[in-house]
Amino acid sequence: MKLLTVSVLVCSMMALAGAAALQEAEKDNETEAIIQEEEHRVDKRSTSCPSHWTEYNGRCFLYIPRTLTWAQAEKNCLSMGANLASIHRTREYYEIKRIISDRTHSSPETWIGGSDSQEEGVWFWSDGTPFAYSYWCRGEPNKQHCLQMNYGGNNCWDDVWCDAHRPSLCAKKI
Ligand SMILES: [Ca+2]
Repeated sequence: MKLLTVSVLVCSMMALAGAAALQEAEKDNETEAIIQEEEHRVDKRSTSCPSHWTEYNGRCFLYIPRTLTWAQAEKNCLSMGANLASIHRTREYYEIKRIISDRTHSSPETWIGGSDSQEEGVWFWSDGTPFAYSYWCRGEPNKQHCLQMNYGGNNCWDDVWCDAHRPSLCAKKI
C-alpha cells in the first residue's frame, strides 16, 4: 500500500514536472516569435522607404512635380509625414539634384525647406535642423524669403517670393 502511494506520488510529480517543462518550452517559443517579429519590424523600418520615394543617407525623398507655393508645398509634405527637404552638405546637395534629374531628365527650379520669412536674413529649415550649410548663387540671397534650388546656370540656391509656384522636394527620416 505504501509502495503504491509512493509510486502514484512519483508519477504525479513527474507528470507535473513534464507539464511545467512543456509550458516553459511554449513560453520560450512565444518569446522567440515575438523577438523575431520585432527584429523584422526594426529591419523593415531601417532599410526601406515607401514606394516612389528615394532613399539617401537615412532619409526618403520625393519629388513633387505639381507647382505650388512654398507654404502649400510644405503642407503637402506634412500630409505625408515629411517636410520640404533640408540640405546639410555639398555631397548631399549633389545627390538630391540627381534624385530630381533622374525623375525629370532636367534641373527644374524646386522648393526646398529653407525660409527667412520670420526675420530677414535669419534662415531656418522647416524640419527644424540647423541651417549651417548653404549653396547660394552669387548675389543671393537678396531679401526674398523662400529657398529654391537649381537656380541659374550653376544650379545653385536662390531666395524667391514665397507665393511663386514651383515643384518641390519632400524628405522624411526612415
Ligand atoms: Ca533672390
